[in-house]
Amino acid sequence: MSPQEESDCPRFDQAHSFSSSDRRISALVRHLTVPTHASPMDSISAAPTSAFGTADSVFAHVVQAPEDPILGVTVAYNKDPSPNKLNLGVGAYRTEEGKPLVLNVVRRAEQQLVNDRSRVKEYLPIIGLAEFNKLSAKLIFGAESPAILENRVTTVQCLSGTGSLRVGAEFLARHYHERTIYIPVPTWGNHPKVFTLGGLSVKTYRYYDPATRGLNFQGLLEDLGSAPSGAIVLLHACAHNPTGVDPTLEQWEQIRQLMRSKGLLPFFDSAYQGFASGRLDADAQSIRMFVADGGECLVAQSYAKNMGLYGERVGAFSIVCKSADVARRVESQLKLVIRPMYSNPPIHGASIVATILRDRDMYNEWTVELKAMADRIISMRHELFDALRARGTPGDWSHIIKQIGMFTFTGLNSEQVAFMTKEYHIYMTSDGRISMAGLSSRTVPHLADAIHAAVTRMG
Ligand code: PGU
Repeated sequence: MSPQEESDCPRFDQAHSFSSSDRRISALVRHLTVPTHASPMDSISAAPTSAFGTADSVFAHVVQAPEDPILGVTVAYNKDPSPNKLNLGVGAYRTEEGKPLVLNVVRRAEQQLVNDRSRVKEYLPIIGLAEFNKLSAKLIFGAESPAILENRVTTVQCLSGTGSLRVGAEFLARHYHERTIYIPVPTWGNHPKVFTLGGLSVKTYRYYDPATRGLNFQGLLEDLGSAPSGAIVLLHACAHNPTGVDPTLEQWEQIRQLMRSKGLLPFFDSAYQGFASGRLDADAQSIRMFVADGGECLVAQSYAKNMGLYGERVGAFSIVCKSADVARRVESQLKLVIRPMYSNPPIHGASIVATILRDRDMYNEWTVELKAMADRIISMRHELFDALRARGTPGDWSHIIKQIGMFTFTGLNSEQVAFMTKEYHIYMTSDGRISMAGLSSRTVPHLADAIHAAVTRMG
């Protein structure tokens, strides 16, 4: 590889290798570099003569890939015939009856859309539905945000949170001088893959302290303090996944001061606005602190959880810039990232969101339904905590009620998780994360029995 190719190739920090992505990238680099070394004759003589007319597939060398660490949990769950099985893997809201929930306000918006015969299925612009983008920016930055009023924000509709992160990564890889992004340990398992394949180099900062089951604030400040000036920092806006541990507002303020003093670039992942506290504005506080200081930042927004639009893939990616002029040029370049990736985003989910956000009555109905989801999750925390206490399960389980958002990071190890899956048909990620939204009053005793058995027998 030439030095140029090498510098174009995304890398992981050596200390934290993510081998499957690494392999995929080196395969990609090999693939891309072959034509420069091979003459047309080489490719003819190198063609396998037995490629046609034999039983061998040209893909015979392809190895079986492992299941995704999160979505693969659902694959395993679906195969289990047990009537008592419980899926606490994926972060997806379930009702008290254990069923997926379509919000009433979403049903209403969809009905309205279907009834409107003037609606057509034309392509959206490359950056999506203009009204959706405007309303999404207002939702996350606040209606009175000076950055919006001064037209310093560019917002583009993307494919949910994941697509927003990916578009952001590719934009940064092309247009930002520092290609290193720092992500917390631990973090959502897809982050390192999205950023690496988006062209960034991933490093980590300390975040969670297993001993206290809380924030390793000192470690976080030290690691960000020694990051190179200009480095990108991925921050979970609220309801950190998987730990459920968020900085306090005072700690956010210290993080902000440190990052601004070092010129570190904040990239917020907001996948749970409204799910942490049940209040949309409160859950956007961290982001708004960074916007209020006049500095620049990036935000990936998802409507998967807070509007229950998981499979509709609705999200928005925003960049807050210093001036309207820069924001305009940035937007023109975002279009060049998106166009060859998927051309333009789908219309239906964004229309649902715009219908709800533009209408005061529907917006209010949404906030009530959102609060009900957040409250049910919080009550599940209390029920599980009480059930473990009632069983006298060894250990301090107060983190279950202290942690925030959709997940509890239980502290159970992978052997204990495997035991609970085998003996109790309870499915969760191997890091001991459980989706509290998948629990109900009916299933809490089963989970508490399983945790009790895992801790006492596999302790
Ligand atoms: N960012 C964070 C922090 C997330 O937790 C998730 C979803 C996303 C982004 C992406 O969400 P979108 O659906 O693309 O909007 N995490 C869930 C859902 C399953 C998954 O891994 O995609 C989870 O269970 O962790």
